[in-house]
Amino acid sequence: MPRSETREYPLLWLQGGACTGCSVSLLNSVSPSARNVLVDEMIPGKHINMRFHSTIMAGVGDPAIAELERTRDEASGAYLLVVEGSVPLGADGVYGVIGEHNGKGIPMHAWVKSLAPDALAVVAVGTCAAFGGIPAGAPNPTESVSVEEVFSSEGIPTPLINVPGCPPHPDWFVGTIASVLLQGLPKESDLDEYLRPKAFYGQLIHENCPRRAYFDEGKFAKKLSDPYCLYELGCKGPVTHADCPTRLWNHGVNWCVGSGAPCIGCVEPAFPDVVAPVYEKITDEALPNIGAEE
Ligand code: FSX
Ligand code: SF4
Repeated sequence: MPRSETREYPLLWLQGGACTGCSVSLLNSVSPSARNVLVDEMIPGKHINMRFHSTIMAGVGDPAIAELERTRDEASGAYLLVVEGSVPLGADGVYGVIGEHNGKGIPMHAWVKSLAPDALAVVAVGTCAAFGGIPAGAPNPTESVSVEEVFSSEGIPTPLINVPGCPPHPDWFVGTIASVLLQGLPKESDLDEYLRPKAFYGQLIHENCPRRAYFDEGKFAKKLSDPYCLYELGCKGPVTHADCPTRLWNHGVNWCVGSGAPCIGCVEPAFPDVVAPVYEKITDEALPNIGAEE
């Protein structure tokens, strides 16, 4: 019997301006578990080999940092680069550094410029990496930008997939990586205008919300514990694209609206500045088609 071969996909995970919630969300994945993702074959015959992740790796210091460049040089065109968090540009990038060179921190911006061009694909995980998110919120003191902004200012042509959410659902990340392993890079038609996989971000929260009948009947919650539509308490479901109402969170336990909290629009480029304040009704201008026939 021939021995079955497992193909290794090296993966480098950088963390910039962020709260690490994206990593925590992934580590909370139940099915598949984080162990399944990181240790087992992610899909039969294919294994993610996570070579760098500041929070969970055992390695420290120069040998750990050297792994970034070693992977880039030895697996050129074959490794996945995951970026969590914004890329802070202010004060020469001092607000987000990984490792150091001659006693000086190496900015996140330099790592993205160094590692992204030779990657098979880059996944911007979380709204901070995908769109700037909370770190780039006004007045943006760290001058944070998204990965896509770095790509366009530096002319980096590597395929980019945005997996936003603050934090993203673990399935959105795992599903995106599994799809690349199974079917290769996404086609242009698989992603929306913000480079989000349509499989997860293809529908509005409002389209699938179990409280939608109350919205249509004009029955609105006056306080968070009311069972009615949360629109007047600030729900951003009508302008937010994600499958939370059908996928649910925490392995199917519940989701924001299900627990009486309005959707905060965390997967959108408009988060947090435009969709804020959380508990204020969105203006009609933000909802050009609300209630209209499709
Ligand atoms: Fe950002 Fe990740 Fe929000 Fe936090 O680190 S998407 S602040 S939940 O988790 O990047
Ligand atoms: Fe559900 Fe929010 Fe839409 Fe109301 S406004 S139906 S709570 S998504």
